[in-house]
Amino acid sequence: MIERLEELEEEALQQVEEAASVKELEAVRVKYLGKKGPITEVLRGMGKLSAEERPKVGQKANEVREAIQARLEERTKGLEEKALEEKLSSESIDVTLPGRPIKKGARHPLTAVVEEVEDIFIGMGFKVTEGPEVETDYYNFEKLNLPKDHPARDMQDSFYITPDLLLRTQTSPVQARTMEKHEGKGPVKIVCPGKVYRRDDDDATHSHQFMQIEGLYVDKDVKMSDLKGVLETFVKKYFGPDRSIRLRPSFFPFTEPSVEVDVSCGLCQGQGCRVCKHSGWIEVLGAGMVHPRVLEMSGFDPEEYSGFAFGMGVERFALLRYGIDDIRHFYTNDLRFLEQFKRS
Ligand code: 2NL
Repeated sequence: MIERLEELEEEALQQVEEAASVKELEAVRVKYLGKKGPITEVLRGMGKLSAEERPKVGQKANEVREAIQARLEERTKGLEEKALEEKLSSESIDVTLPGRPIKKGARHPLTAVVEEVEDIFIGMGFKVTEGPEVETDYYNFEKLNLPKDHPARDMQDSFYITPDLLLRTQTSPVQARTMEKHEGKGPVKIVCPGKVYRRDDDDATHSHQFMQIEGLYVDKDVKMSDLKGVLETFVKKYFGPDRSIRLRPSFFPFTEPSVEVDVSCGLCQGQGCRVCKHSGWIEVLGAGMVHPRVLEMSGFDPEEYSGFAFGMGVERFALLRYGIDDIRHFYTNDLRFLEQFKRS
């Protein structure tokens, strides 16, 4: 039996050496040291031995088991370390390799203009306020002194969703909603940027979807001179300190008096050229003193409060800033156009 055990030891140790993985080692362990293995078998048969032989065989069996066990553990540890090393070296990162460049996008030119205009007005104490693009007829028209029979409310000119819901044609409803929230107490000093919609055939200067920024300042003693000062400051900040403004009388249903605001041409310094159509002036804004009825409808007492408002088309400001000749470039998403606005 001793001999049989020695044979088993040699056989098992050889298989331990030959095993190429932790899994194979485990199989060897089960085969030789498991409950159904040959060593257990030998121990079971010890009952038939003499009292003299029994402890010797028992001791030998334990020695063999321990020897196999020890070698198994050594080999398992070795194989595990080797596997870990291989994993680490195959997964290692060469930190000296140059990085892969990250594809950079660009701000849309209209977004850039909106943000720049916002910043200028924030600098004069205005807050930026936004609101829904789907509006009720009431907020889009009625509250702005455009009564039911007003020609601007023609179904042909706006995108109506239901008889009472439409895509807003201006951002003024945001201002009406904000005034209402103030419950008759000033000041309200906001700029409202956003997309607006009008039913128009798209061409170089028209788009059925475009962007507007409107401004509103309502408080006690707001005067026309305040409007002029704010707009002059804005124009000089946006176009440059050498530019000036001029106001011409105009008409909007929501302001009285109303004005059209021109900026002096930057290309010809007022001499007349292609950009200003030989007038020396470029029209950039509409504005006026908020109509008393508009103040009243949004909860402000026109005897106590007054205000000015203005509106500008963002595309026009972007066309002038970047020297672009067709508004459709802003909406066709041609990357060759958009990539030119990347900041380095
Ligand atoms: C233009 C002209 C304008 C306003 C917008 C306004 C808003 C309220 C009350 C009074 Cl809540 N007015 N907005 C006033 C004058 C002109 O826009 O040419 N926009 C592109």
